[in-house]
Amino acid sequence: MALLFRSSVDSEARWKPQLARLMPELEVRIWPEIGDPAEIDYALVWRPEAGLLASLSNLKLILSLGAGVDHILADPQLPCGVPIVRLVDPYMTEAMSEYVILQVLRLHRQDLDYRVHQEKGIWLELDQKNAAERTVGILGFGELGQDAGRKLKGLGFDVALWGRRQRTAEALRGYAGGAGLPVLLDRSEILVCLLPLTAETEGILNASTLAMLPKGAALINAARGGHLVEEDLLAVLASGRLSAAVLDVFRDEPLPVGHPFWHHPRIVVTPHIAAATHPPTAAPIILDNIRRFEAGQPLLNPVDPAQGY
Ligand code: NDP
Ligand code: OXD
Repeated sequence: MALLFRSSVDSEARWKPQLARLMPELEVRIWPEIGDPAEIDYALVWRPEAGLLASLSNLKLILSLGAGVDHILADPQLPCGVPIVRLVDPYMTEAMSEYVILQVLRLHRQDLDYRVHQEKGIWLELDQKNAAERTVGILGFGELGQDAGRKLKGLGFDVALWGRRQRTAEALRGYAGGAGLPVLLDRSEILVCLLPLTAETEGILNASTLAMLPKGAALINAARGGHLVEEDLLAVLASGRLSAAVLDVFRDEPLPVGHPFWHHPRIVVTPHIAAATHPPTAAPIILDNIRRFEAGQPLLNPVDPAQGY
């Protein structure tokens, strides 16, 4: 049994020992030293080169090194019929919720303003609401959205979520589809994007949707850079319609030197670290799926390529 490991951002040194310890019979081949491509059974990848997966003629299963699979589905030569699974790891889910809570509290408690005041030596008390008086909307009612929603609700925030299908989970308020989106936006003083990037969600954070938020609202995008129309964000910030944005993901990563987001006073930039893949907890989950495949059992977290997530 052979597995190809290819990540454009992660080092194999973090993965190989974990995989070898848990499944010694699995031969791990690190791109580009892959040997005979026909011998590869499994591919564990993050942003594989276009055509790489198609070159593996006996590939049985594609495993994403992340929760998102847009980096795999973007390959125009993606082999059809090879199942794809994504990574759902409670460790990452908790990390994402920590990030979302940190940023929601930062915006809720007007931390950007107090930073500026400190730099200028200004002692000024701003009006402050409690969490129960602050509406937070989460785009995405999935693994990440639900955990963050539950925890924000636990802090007292007035939370609602949005998904494709109508859902209810643990008393989280939910809106769905095209009809539900304007309702969620209209009530979200802080909007958090935790959607997968698909043909339908590409550019969803744009001039028209951002204009539906209450005046002075703030945005957190921890999903994908492709969700945001960057020029539209700059325009709504300039107009004062939006008060701030926290961005963890970008159309071009790393965010290019000189990009206007770097030094924008109302934008917080983090380098795609909201929920990094964690080999000690992720490797057992990944290998569980390989064992399931070998045993002919249902896979965990299968992806529907037609749906895009
Ligand atoms: P899930 O698949 O569990 O959830 C996706 C949610 O998005 C579902 O609720 C789904 O609706 C909803 N959705 C999908 N398409 C649409 C649409 N067209 N309209 C409305 N709702 C839609 O994904 P996760 O929560 O696990 O992850 C979400 C994303 O977070 C990942 O795809 C990835 O891009 C990003 N991410 C970012 C990280 C970072 O470090 N910055 C780390 C990990 C993930 P429904 O419930 O109806 O299916
Ligand atoms: C992911 C990510 O999709 O880290 O897991 O962005």
